[in-house]
Amino acid sequence: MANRKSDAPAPTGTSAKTAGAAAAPKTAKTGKTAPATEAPSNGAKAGKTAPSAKAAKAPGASVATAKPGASSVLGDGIGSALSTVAGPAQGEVTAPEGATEAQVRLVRKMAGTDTLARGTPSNPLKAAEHGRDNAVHPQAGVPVDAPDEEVGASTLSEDFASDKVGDGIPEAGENPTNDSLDRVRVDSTGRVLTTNQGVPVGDNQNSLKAGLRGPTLMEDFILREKITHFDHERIPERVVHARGSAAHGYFESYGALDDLTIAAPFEAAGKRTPVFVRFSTVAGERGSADTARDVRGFAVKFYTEQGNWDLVGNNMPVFFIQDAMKFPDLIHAVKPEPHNGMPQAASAHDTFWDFVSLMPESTHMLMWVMSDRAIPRSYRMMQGFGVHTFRLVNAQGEAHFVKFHWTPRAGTHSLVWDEAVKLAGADPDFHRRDLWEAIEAGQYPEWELGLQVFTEEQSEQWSFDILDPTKIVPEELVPIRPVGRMVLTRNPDNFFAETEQVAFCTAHIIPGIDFSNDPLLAGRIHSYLDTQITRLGGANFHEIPINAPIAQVHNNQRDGLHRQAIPRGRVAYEPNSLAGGCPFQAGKSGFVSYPKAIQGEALRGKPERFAEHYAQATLFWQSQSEAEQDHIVGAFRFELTRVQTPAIRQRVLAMLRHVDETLATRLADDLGMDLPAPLPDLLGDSGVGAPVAGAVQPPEVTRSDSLSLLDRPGDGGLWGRRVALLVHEGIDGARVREVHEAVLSAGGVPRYIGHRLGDVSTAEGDVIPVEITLETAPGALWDAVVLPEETDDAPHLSRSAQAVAFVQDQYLHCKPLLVLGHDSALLAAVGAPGSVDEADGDPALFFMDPPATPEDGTDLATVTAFLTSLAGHRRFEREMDPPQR
Ligand code: HDE
Repeated sequence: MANRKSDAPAPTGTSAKTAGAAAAPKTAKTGKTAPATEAPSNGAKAGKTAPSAKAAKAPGASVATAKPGASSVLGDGIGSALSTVAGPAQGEVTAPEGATEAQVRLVRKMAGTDTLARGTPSNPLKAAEHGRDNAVHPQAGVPVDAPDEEVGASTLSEDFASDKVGDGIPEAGENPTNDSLDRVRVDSTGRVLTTNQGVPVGDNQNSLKAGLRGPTLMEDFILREKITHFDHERIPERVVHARGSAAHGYFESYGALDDLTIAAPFEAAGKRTPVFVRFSTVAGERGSADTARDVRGFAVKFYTEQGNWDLVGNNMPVFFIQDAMKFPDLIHAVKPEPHNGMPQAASAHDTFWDFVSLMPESTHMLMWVMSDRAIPRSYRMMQGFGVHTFRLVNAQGEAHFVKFHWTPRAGTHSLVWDEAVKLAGADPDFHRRDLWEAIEAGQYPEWELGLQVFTEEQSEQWSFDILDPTKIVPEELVPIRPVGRMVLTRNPDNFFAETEQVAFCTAHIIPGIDFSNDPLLAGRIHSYLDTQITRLGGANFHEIPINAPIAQVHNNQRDGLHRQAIPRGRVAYEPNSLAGGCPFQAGKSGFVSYPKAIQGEALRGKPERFAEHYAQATLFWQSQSEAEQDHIVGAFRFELTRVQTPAIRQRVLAMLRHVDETLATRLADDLGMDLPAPLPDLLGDSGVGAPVAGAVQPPEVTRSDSLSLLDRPGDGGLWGRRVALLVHEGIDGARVREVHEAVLSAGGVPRYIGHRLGDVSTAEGDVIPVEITLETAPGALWDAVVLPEETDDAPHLSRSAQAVAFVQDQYLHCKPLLVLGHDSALLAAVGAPGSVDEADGDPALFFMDPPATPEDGTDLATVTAFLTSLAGHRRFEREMDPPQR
């Protein structure tokens, strides 16, 4: 791939840096001219350029007249230089004999400015502003170097360094406003408390009063500052995706994708690009529970040297609607109903189902949302999708269409609904905690990025339109090409500063990536930028450290609320000659929009192929395992049972008849309803409704195994899955410890659970510390449980309602259970097989062989089988709640 930097035109003119090179050595790091004098005369720190040093290294021939003594005519031009009103009529300004250092510099600045402006006799880009060729191959700007770096300065006092302003001019090639987050991390270790003005606070306990029992005084600026800041701590939450969690990490490319794109992250094998990733739910408010049935946001910010690229996706590859015009309607329908503010974070209510059943294009997405995808076990165990079709553009300007896929290394795993409901109460932060804990424990979550790449010509042959975001491109038509991996390695330091203030925008793309004409995407390109202005309080949200690119920012945008950057110089427009034409446009080495052909009239409408709404919903249904189909029926049943208006239920059933008759019939049965007539088919084959012009072909693919969650079980690792080891007085300590060790070394998180904190004594006479209790960490929180052996003669836990409820959930949720022996009265108490002889046929129920003699070791083969089962997550063969038909 071409080196982008070398694509940019080399600045013309004589640069002060070049001139200075002969006079003074350059520093190794940046090539900046090092100070010529060793002892700064103004008390600046060593290494800084002192004024005198600057004067010594400066100007080349073009400003020679500015040197002291160049003219003996006192006042020759000096008045112009000393005043900010009017300048010399023409010609050179010269400094008088005996002029002070400051005067010389002013004169030199004025002369240099004139020289610089002359370097741009006319606008060099004007001639190339017209015509298609220029539009597709824009010209780069033609910058002119100032003869002296002081020419571009706002003020000649800038190099009076201080701890407040820093070292003056940033090193060439550096932009401190875009530095890493380190510059804004605050560590108060060993520091005294201060006000926001840095004033040390003497007393942080008491407000200032007139006498100990007297009134509080207005003059207590410390109290007032503290309370005022507190009063303004909240910002508006995201209008959708308010609830979320995020982490830092990197994306690592498997190899150069030169054939497809110049996008920076894909430049070379092994290249790492920093990322910040935020996962979220959509409907719930900021404090809602993590495990609600919902789509999950999967937003990735790539900090590339070509600027920030945000891939703002979801954990489902399609969406409810086809046009941005309907987004506010969709969200108003799913959010809590406006009259009573209920329900929170749930689609199980009338307005949602009313809307979607009137929008048949949502059918495909409804199948995904009613599937287990909508209740993931962990953010770490879900796929991510870019949803829309995007474009990749290579150095030759050739474009391919692309769909983005993230596949979790830990496999795709979900909760079961009963578990999700219980978790919402037991731990509303279930997903947030899981992500945080995994990263803190060094179990770095990982995904592979894959691309589906296809051409416009290919896509024109398909039965569906690739601009329609309610459609996938089946993997059978275009396989996924793995191109890199993403690893999340660091939790944020501060939730608000990073996770809350991060601003993802679909408009943030970089050279090598471009949009398609998907009408939903078009609305998003507008929406995200717009919403941040309200949410983050103005147009400068890109300067908030988490949003600031690591690429330098140089433009003529200025001012606005909370501006952080302090631009140097007086030029804030382009074209200019006073700043040598800088910053100048990059031309073809910058972002150039792909010249997609646009034709036709201005219309409000949809292409014909958008009218086919059901084929891929059917594809999804037919590609699910039996257990997954059961869950889909269960989810529709739950949601529609909570709908209060029978007509709405009926309309949903009428819609589902187009997906699959078995699905519709089962559901009608579960809801105690008769099967209604199918909804009118827009394609006209039901005989109702107006047929849409243009025949729609039958689908190319009718079953796609990759649509089942079971198709991506993961790499066999435990990935921090949580294992509860139930302990009680007199337990076989040696064995429970061995299982603990085995779980730990396989990458799981084992914890000892009992009735209350403190130690329990083992049969061997030592103790095991209870780490967490049945009350605080009920069954739904654990991926697997290890039960002590317990017979009817020696019951310990089976008499405890808490323990019974705990194990019952483990059992009903189809999780692996391991008994440290051949009998478990506790299992029997929950109605499960209570002994090794009864357990036949349950693939996730394990009984360890007790040692025949005291010397025999632990039955590690069974422990291994248990851990393998745990990596596979759960076995639906056991499923019985609600009872299967
Ligand atoms: Fe969003 N969406 N969206 N969306 N979306 C927002 O932007 C919007 C859509 C998605 O973690 C908002 O910063 C419109 C599809 C994620 O901060 C807002 C339309 C997909 C996030 C917005 C869509 C998404 C958002 C609210 C239809 C999957 C959270 C706050 C035209 C590909 C990002 C914000 C984060 C957030 C608008 C549809 C994903 C209002 C208008 C399709 C992951 O701008």
